Amino acid sequence: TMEVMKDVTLGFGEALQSCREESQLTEDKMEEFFHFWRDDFKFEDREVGCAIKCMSSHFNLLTDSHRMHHENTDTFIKSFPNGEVLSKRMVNIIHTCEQQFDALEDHCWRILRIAECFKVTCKKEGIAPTMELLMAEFIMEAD
Ligand code: M21
Repeated sequence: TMEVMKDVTLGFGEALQSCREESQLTEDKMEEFFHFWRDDFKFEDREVGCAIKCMSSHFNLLTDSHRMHHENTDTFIKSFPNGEVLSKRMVNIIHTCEQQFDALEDHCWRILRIAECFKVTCKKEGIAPTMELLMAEFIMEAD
């Protein structure tokens, strides 16, 4: 499952470059998307939430009200090897996190809080990928 989460993260992360401009996210705030899983990753900048919103839209994972599109998200996760072992669980975690922050009207801020909640929950449940796992594959992909 950690392995699947690694693949989903790297796949999702491919949208980062195309979303930098629209989200005003500079490289000093997020160099690469997989740094999301680092222990010292900060959920402080609204731009990070905007970038995740843009990346989600890039893969058609949001509804018109900027909430998770359950069916498309399930299909997206299942598009990765063994994705079916994680898709329901991930959709549930994100949905539970969404409900906690539903009152936040600003989409970027709300999505930033949801992303933080998602990360904390994945760590707690032991399905967060390790930095070692992410780095190793990221470096392999680069060459
Ligand atoms: C699996 C890799 C990355 C996931 C990262 C961010 C997850 C954050 C979920 C936010 C979803 C936004 C839903 C909007 O209501």
